Order: sequence, then structure tokens, then C-alpha cells
Amino acid sequence: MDFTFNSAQAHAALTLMLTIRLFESKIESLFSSHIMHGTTHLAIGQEAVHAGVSPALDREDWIVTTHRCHGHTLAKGASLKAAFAEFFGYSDGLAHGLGGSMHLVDVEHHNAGSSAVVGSGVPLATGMALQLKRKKSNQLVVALFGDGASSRGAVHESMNIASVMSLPVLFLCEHNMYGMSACAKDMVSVEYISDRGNAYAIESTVVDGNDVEQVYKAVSDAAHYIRSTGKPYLLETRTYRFSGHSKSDKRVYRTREEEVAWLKRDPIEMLKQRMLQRTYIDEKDFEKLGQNIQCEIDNIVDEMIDHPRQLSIEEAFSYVYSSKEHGQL
Ligand SMILES: Cc1ncc(C[n+]2csc(CCOP(=O)(O)OP(=O)(O)O)c2C)c(N)n1
Ligand SMILES: [Mg+2]
Repeated sequence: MDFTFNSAQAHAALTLMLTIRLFESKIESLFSSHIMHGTTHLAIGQEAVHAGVSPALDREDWIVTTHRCHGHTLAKGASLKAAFAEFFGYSDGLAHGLGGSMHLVDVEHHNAGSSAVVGSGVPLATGMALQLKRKKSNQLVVALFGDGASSRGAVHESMNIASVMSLPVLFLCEHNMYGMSACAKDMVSVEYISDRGNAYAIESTVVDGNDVEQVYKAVSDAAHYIRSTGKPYLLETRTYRFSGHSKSDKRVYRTREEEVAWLKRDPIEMLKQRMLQRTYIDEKDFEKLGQNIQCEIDNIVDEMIDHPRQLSIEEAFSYVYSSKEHGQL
């Protein structure tokens, strides 16, 4: 691969990936110690996709995420405080504490949010792209979806209409090898999901989703293609979730050997090794960076545990129906 980050880009990507990893690790420990409740879908191991997508877009571009949305939400600009507050159900959370792990939304940073319904964000993103085209905007929309979602009808219908109407949407498949306990090898009709672009006359490519430089370059190129041609693009990023599907998953559908093989391609370790080789960083800097982020996270969580601020019943009802203040159409 020809493309490499300069030192500032590499530091930014490493900081973001470590922040996402430590954020999710903290979430995991808060769920296991019953301080947080319900369920959550971690994307530990997929941080190169998070740090390679939003940073390669313009600030005004939109993303629509999935049930596995924490990393993309932070990468698009959400603050750690607003994200943690949402998990605690606090009124200063990203969705006023009403959404939780699977419903992070951050309109200020052009993140239209996520839903628990697999594949449902893709037609929404396609509709948003239609509206941007009608407004003659230069913005685009990234529709994130998984290997499991890639076989849903709504995803195929979206690709078809986006091609027919030339809509500025980047279909971005985060292929992490499994949809719950179902291995993509047994469930997806093609080896490469990017090949499905051919059926809809959509340009496509596949990249190593554990290599943040490759993901960043592919997203930059795809965004340039979409803006200059007005056509959609399909990008497949191949990665692996180190964690289980959700909180209670014992991972009986895959072997520990397979996991160890992927752990050797940890995206954070891969970038760190490159930065050490290029003398962008040394071991001490790396350790300090991790300690600083951990300290920031621990302080935020301690403060939140000490100062609960659930929204009132009256306020909760005020979000049920749209009002003029909340942006009626
Ligand atoms: C329409 C629908 N069908 C089934 C489910 C149950 N479900 C939740 S996550 C998931 C797997 C999705 O796999 P993939 O699209 O690869 O995303 P990943 O979980 O790997 O990020 C399934 C089947 C659901 N939430 N919505
Ligand atoms: Mg998957």
C-alpha cells in the first residue's frame, strides 16, 4: 500500500482508537459489575474502521450507524461525557438518556443515529442522500451495515435506487465475520460483499478493516468519487470483533484458535508497530497516552456515579411527540 499517515494523522488515529477501546472496555466492566443495565454490543477489535471512516469525511457529511455504534459515534465527534451519560440514562446524554447503547444519536456532529433493527439505517441513509441531492448539496451520507445486514432486502433495494437515481451515499459494510452466532461463510452468498455492487452497477472495493491507513484512504477515495460523479459507492472493510456479539455471548460458535489468529492482527497494535518503526512514537509515549485516556474516562465515570441526573417523567414525555422547538417539519 502506497498511502501512509504523516505523524499528526497517525497520532490522531492512535488516540482515537485507544479512546474507543478504553471507552468500550469501561462499558464492559460497568455492565459486568451491574452498575449499568440492559445489554450492549461492543466492537472491540474493529477500531480501525471507526478511526478510518469519519476522520476521512468532511465535517458536514452524515453517518447512519448500527446497533454496534459506539466507536463510530465517538469518531464522528461525540464527547466521552455525552456518550457515558447516555449509558447511565442521564438527561445530558446523547439521546437525553432515553436511548442507551443501541440508540446513540448526535445531530450536532451529523450523526443521524442508529436503531436495533438490523439493516434499517441503510434505507434511511439513502433517503437522506436523496434530500441532499435535491438541495444540490455537496454533502454525502455513509450508510454503515454489517455482513449479516448485507443480505436484507432493504439493503438491496437501497443500493438499487441509489444507483438508479445517482445518490451520494457510501454503502459501508463492516464485515466482522459473524452476524450473532452465524458465520458469514455459511450465510452470505459471495466471498466478497463488495462484489454485490456489480448487480447494481455500483463501483466497489474491499480493504483490510484492521489497517486504519487502508480504511482511511479507501473512504477518502470513495468520498472523492461520490462528490465528483454524484454516484453511490460500496466499500467492504474486513475485520473481526474480539468481543462476543452482546453482553451474554459465550462465543461457542467459534474456536479460541481463530480468535488468537485475529488477535495477532489487533488494529491498535498494528498502527503502534508502524509508528514505532517510523519513530513517530516510543513505548513510553504509548503508555502515557493510554494512561491519560484511562484517567479521563475514570474521572468522567466517577463523577457520573456520584451525581445521578435521570430526566424527569415530565421531560421524558416531552420527547414522545415532535414539537416546533424540537424541529417539526
Ligand atoms: C431485523 C432484525 N433481525 C434480527 C435481529 C437480531 N439481530 C441483532 S444483531 C444481529 C446480527 C447482525 O449482524 P451484522 O449485520 O453482521 O452486524 P454485527 O452484529 O456483526 O455488527 C441480529 C440477527 C434484529 N435486531 N433485527
Ligand atoms: Mg457482522
